[in-house]
Amino acid sequence: MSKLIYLDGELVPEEQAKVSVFDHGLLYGDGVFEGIRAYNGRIFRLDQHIDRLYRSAHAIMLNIGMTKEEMAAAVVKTVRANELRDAYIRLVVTRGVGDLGLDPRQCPKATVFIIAATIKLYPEEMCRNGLQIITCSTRRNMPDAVDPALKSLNYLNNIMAKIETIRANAGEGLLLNNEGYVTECTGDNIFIVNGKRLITPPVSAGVLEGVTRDCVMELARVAGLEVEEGLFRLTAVYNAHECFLTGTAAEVISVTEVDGRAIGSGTPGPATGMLQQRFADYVRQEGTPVYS
Ligand code: PXG
Repeated sequence: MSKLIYLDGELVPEEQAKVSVFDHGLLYGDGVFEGIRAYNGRIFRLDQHIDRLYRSAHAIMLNIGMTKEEMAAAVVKTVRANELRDAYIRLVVTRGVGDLGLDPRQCPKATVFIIAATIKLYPEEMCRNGLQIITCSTRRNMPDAVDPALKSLNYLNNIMAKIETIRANAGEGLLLNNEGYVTECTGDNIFIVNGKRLITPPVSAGVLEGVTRDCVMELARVAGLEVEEGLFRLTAVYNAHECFLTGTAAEVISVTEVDGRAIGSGTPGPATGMLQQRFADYVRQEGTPVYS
């Protein structure tokens, strides 16, 4: 069945959902985006995703031309039009159509599109047994150049790391910053666990402030774990009791091996399992209803 795509205020069949070759999102990666999930007819943390989208847009001086409320309504409308209950939603705002120069003033109006599709999940076996990941030689973008906290259409840094990950036949690729501190994976945040203590790199290390990361930190605190944002190096990962990743696609997924080193027992640990369960329960209850 052909999908209905939201494009600049209208729902159009996917065959007609086309953007110009002069769109600066394509010519320069000049734009911002979000990846959002819906579970059981509810959009997970929609407001948080929209807030992050508008923060990213503000930082690059991109006027979206819609209020946050209008954007939220457009997302709901797109999911509903496609009759989805479980969905992966891609929300993209580009600088819009301009000429061949960089000058964003030549782009009078942002392009906004929303795709509601289904998500490609990690294979069941990886969810159960955990991921084997590698550290990539590609370093995370420096926050004082292109800040990873900005979810921009410039994802080449992540793509380069993804290519290394694929070539190594690994489940994910971990990126360090220029000082050698652990940042995040190509599409997921990272946590290490020692006893009752969870540690994840701070946003200032050069990471995206993940919506799943935030949620898992809340759930962990409720469960009586200590949660800290702090810098750490690879040695701390290799010697952690447990390690896991969080992300819209991955949810909470265990990491059982990093660069050939077994993490803890080399099998998914108890804190990770507990948080996986709490997250799964939580997403089914919480969220903006699509059908009411
Ligand atoms: N870091 C980076 C670089 C990301 O791209 C995350 C962390 C996790 O953030 P959220 O807000 O999702 O918890 C992301 C998000 C995919 C896919 O298909 C990847 C993401 C989101 C949705 C789908 O690989 N990455």
